Amino acid sequence: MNAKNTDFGTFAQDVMLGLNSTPKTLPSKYFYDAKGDKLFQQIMALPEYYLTRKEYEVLEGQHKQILAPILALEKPFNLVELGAGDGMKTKILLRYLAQLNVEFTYYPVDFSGSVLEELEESLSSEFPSMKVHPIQDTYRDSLKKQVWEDGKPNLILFLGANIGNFGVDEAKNIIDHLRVGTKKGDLVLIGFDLKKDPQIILNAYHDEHGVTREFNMNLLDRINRELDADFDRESFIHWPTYDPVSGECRSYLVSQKSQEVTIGALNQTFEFEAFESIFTEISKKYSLSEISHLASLGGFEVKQNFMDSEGYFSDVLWEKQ
Ligand code: AVJ
Repeated sequence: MNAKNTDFGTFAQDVMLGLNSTPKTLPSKYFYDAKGDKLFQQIMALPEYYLTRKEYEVLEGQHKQILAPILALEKPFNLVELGAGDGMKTKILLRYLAQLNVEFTYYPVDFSGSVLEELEESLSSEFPSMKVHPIQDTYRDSLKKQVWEDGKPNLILFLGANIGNFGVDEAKNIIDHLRVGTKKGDLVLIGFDLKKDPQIILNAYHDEHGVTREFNMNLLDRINRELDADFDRESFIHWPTYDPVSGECRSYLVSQKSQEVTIGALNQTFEFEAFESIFTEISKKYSLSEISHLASLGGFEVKQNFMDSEGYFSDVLWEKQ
């Protein structure tokens, strides 16, 4: 991971800010170093983690309908993807577009440089003639810069329920960036995990093999490795919660005892009371009406909600008015 913003400076700063706050918190974007990327791949294959499978089902079954509006324009277009990751799901769309032989440029945006390099490599072997323009940046900064904007219609993908990692206000702020970063007629496809049986949601973040626990703990390991700290990972409990009203699934690391942790790079020792927690991640679940509300805040009209057969997940297609 060599993204500018994960260089020593900002990671250290964010850790310092988070652990000096009350209650303590750490930003979930730091889950994704090389080890975290691998753990997330394992999470996606877990029986409890339905999100990825459900979104696959949507894209595999309905990619023709999803792409119909952009194809109906019969013009070259830009396919922008915020948080491209390994591109596995996007390739369902890319294969169909390649087969139709339509003209477009793919702009994968990701925070992780190593992820982008791997993606570029796998795309050039499967689609040697595809125009690919990787952008290493955050969602918001890329939407501010819009390096893809050349007057052609844009289809902006924001898949994988990544928007769930933002609380309500931050999600609204992302939507506002989408509002500013798109022009009339541009299309946006966003993946939302939907509210459902709370037990099913909780299980997805509390798998029986403890992979999600490892994923959460990797934050502490990473602080130990990169910032010369002495977190004793075994003294923390992985504790996910789900609130059916707000739709917020939150993950915590709970200190089982009173202890001190020293972070060498910060020259600071942090005190943990017994059972004090660190809030590490939010994965918000949405209702369809909340989603429509977000669309209107961004100046978008909902064209269609593409859902899986059980109604667990929705990729929603919006058009800028
Ligand atoms: C990649 C943000 C969609 O919130 O479900 C998986 C990350 N965290 N298990 C999610 C995650 C714990 C995931 N997203």
